[in-house]
Amino acid sequence: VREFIKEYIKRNGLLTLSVLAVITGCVLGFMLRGLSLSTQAKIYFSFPGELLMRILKMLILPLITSSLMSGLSSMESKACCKMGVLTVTYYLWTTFIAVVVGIVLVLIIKPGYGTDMESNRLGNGQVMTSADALLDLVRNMIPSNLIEATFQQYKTDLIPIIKTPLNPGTQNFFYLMPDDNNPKGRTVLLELTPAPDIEYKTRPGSSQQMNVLGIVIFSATMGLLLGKMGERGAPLVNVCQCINECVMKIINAAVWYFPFGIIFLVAGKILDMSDPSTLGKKLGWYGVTVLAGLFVHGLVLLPLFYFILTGKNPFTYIRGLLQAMVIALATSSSSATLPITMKCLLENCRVDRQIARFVLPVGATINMDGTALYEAVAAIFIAQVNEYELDFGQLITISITATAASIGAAGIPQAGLVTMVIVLTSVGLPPDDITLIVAIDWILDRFRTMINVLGDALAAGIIGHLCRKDFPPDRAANENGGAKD
Ligand code: DAS
Repeated sequence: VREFIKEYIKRNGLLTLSVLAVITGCVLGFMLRGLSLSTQAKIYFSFPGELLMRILKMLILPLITSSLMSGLSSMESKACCKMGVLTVTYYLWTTFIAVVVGIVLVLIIKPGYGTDMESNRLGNGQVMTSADALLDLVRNMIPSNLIEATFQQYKTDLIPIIKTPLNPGTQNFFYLMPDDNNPKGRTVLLELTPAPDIEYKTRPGSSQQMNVLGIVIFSATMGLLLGKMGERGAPLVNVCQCINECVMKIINAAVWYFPFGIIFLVAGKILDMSDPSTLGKKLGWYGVTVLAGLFVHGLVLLPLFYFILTGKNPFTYIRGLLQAMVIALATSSSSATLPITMKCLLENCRVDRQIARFVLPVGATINMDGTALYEAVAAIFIAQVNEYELDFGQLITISITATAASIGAAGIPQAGLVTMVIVLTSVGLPPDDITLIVAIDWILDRFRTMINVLGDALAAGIIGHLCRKDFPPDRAANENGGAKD
């Protein structure tokens, strides 16, 4: 019995503790809601959860840069090119399929029809066009100042401000604001406030994720160049490999704090959420549509693709990812989950280190199947609430802009809500109708983040299998201490 318990704790101890922590956090959060804690008390209570998020965020940058530079620099260029093309093609294809799944489901379920929700059929005021937003998406992929982009990591810019003259004479703003910029220290999703006298620059999606994408592009380019430099590049490659090893050791040490942080992170979010009873009764059907789409895509289609492309049991592979999926559920941040996803891939799923080091960081920045599906569903739901019939051309526009918007979405909480402005404006919908779906976005975000992480991790298994001839197991095994395909 002692041996069994030891083995169980070794293999499943952290996962069990994390699942229990999410459940405890939910129970604690709902219990404390009745006490109507003060804002200050909520901030103190959520502090251990905030520490968890900061530990994870702290590891993202060194992990991404060291993984990509050390991984790509030690690859043969032919193998690297094949892996790169396969990875990006796979990501774009699965994201587009996720959007199609969402569109089909929302057109079948029709959650927005006959809704009792008052839509904001206010003038659209001055909003940026989707063309501006798409340009912004691309523009931010190449940060003009890499150091600033690196250190701006989480100083997320003010995200879209939509000017909506709520009542003539007093120009009110409706804007979204992330934690860091909010004096109260909490996520303020919506705030209507007398017009500040400064002119904000509306730049949707100009969030740290865009800069991380720039860092991914820079690190991948550096890795490829270092590979070509041969011996001359070796010192920097060794430095990157050492940093990568150190980051993985820090992760192994930090993970035992996670269950404790998860309790307060989840409970703190529940303390903050709006009263469930105030939700429009149709909002529930909207949530069901999103969750059904995420289930179909994440737990049916993606495993099916994995089985077809590798011939292996996808659920054995997914079993090894459960820890990362629980962290994604708790943090609703795929970027923050990246260190744990990397650990699961290398230790549980035995994915080749070279593959994991490239596919994961790229996936965490550009591959968000859950977000793409959600944005397509939300846009069509808002159209239904507005009794606005979308034609086939507009559905195609939504599928393209939802795919593009998910590429630009940040790997931070509720980022998909932000880039959705692009999707809404692309078909002439009032962007401030985002207010219709904000109330339950905090919980849908957790599930779509889970599917984002799952999609990246399954991709690593598929790409690793398809490129296995380029990374022979013996070399992989030697390098990774036993990792196979
Ligand atoms: N929370 C985002 C992520 O981390 C997803 C989203 O907001 O849509 O992947």
